[in-house]
Order: sequence, then C-alpha cells, then structure tokens
Amino acid sequence: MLGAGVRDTDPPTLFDKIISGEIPAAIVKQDDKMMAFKDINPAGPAHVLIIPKDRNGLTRLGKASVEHKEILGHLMVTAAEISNDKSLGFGDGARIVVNDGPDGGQEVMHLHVHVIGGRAMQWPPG
Ligand code: D5M
Repeated sequence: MLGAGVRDTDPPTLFDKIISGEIPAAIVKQDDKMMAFKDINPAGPAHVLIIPKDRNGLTRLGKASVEHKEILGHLMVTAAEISNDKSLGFGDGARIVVNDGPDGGQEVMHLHVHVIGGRAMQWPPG
C-alpha cells in the first residue's frame, strides 16, 4: 500500500522477506504498521530494529515528507516502549538512531530505527 503521491519503485530489501516471514527474525513486537525484531549483528547487549511494514518510499529517512509523519511518530513511540523493556535487556535509556544514506552508514534501504542499549554508550559515534 502506497500513500497518496508516493511511488515506491526502489528495489525490495531483505527486510521485505522478514516482513513476509521468508527470512526468520526474532520479532519482539509488531502491529499492522510496524515490526520490531532483534538485530542479527547487535551493537550492544540489547539491539532492536523497528521498521515500517509499508516502506511507502521511505528507503531512508532523508526521503521523508509530511505524509510520513504518522508512521514516523509511530516508530518513535515504539522505540520509546522498546527502550523501556527490561526483559529485552535495556537498562536506563538507549541509543536510538537512524542511519541515513551512505554518509550515515546505512546498509539496508528500508527505513529502520535502531534501539541499542544494555550498556553505556559513547559519544561521538564512529
Ligand atoms: O543497519 C542494518 C542492520 O540490519 C544492521 O545492524 C544488521 C541488520 N540486519 C541485517 N540482516 C539482518 C537480519 N536477517 N535479521 C536482523 N537484522 C539484520 P544499517 O543502519 O542499514 O547499517
């Protein structure tokens, strides 16, 4: 499903296969709009990725426009809920980050929010 005015003609990614169940993932939370699953290459004791089920043109955050504000808000509220979930290994706070494009270190071109925690983070990141 595409939002008004958005044509998502970019190639699918492995996250589409996670959404469809073709590739297994450790899903921690999902609803009709988003899926959250454990990162296969965790950067901390707890590391969850949150993705929109309908990419709707959001290969990267830099493609966002006003029509995406509802899903972007939903992803952030979900990030807050996950970062507070001690059963997932999170402590007091987390590094919640979106890598955007080549300079941001993004590898998978399907918008995703990283929620990383369970240890104290350093700043600046590499
Ligand atoms: O982050 C892309 C992230 O996607 C990176 O942290 C690894 C993760 N990844 C890659 N394949 C999988 C599977 N199959 N399951 C779970 N997590 C996965 P980026 O911000 O694009 O660099």
